[in-house]
Amino acid sequence: MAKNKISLIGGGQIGGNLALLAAQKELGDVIIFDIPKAEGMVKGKALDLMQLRPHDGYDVTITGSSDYKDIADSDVIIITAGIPRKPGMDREDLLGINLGIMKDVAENVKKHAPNAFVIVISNPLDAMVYAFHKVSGFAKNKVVGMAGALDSGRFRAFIAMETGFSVQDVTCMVLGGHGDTMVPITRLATVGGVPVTALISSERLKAIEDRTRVAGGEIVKLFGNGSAFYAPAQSAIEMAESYLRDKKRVIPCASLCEGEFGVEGYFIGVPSVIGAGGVEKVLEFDLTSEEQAELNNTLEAVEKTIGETGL
Ligand code: TXD
Repeated sequence: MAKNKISLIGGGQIGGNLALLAAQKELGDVIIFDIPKAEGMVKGKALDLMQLRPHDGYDVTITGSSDYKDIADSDVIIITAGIPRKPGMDREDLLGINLGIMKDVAENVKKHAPNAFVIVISNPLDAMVYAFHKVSGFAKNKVVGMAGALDSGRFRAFIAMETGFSVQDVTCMVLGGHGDTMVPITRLATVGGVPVTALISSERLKAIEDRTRVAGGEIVKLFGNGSAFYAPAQSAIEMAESYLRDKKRVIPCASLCEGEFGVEGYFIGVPSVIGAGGVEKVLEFDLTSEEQAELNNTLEAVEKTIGETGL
């Protein structure tokens, strides 16, 4: 059986970790693609990863490239091309530069890998996934943004840190835009099925929600140059694996909503079923009036950023 092919457009901090994680899970052969001035970096990362394989025994190939022909017929494309934030920057400050990059990437992916399932990571995420969809013309089930998986993971981590219980048993979701207006659905968060509201005070839960919203900026500030990359990479690999292995995972993802949750024509973080058909379904459920108001608020932020793309 032919191996899957995963092409990473952008081989920087997240891209390098995507390659390692994809190899460790033997998801398929990996192409790490970057621009010519970064060709040495991605060829070096690929060679280093090829030399890591004997220690753990995974038989996949990892190749660095700056030639788009090498991504031909990829099954999965994961896009991190673009610049990350510096301290003091909002994700939206990246729009000008990263939009131009995303348009170029979208044209090339459309040309070389028209049947791929595309996971967009580049920020500002809600605008970048929208831009990729608009420029590439890919079907809506084949384009998804990675944000909610990361934001929900952060929320889960903070709840586990607060309670001391296993991260394995913390479930929750964060919906909406990938920005400070994101919407943690605390009402449905549980630890082993026990509502977190029975375990953590409302004051502490509010502090955890607030920290989740700004968790990306917290790391950007600590780094001083660049943003988070381990958890973002793992979050996207979770989505890629669900597609390649038809796992039907239900993951908060930036999926195109056409009426779901009252959202029309925008990519926004919603519970999404990911399987061999890509984004197979958006799972709707009744929100409280407060949650709906927060979702409407985050949608306004998304609409504003999308408006600035001119697409
Ligand atoms: O949850 C999320 N979606 C966010 C996304 C989580 C964390 C980081 N987020 C964003 O991902 C971040 O704000 C950036 O926009 C991207 C990538 O972050 P990363 O930390 O990986 O940035 P790097 O290390 O600068 O890597 C970006 C690579 C770099 O190697 C560039 O040479 C390359 O992108 N690049 C390109 N690749 C292909 N094609 C073009 N045109 C191109 N331009 C730059």
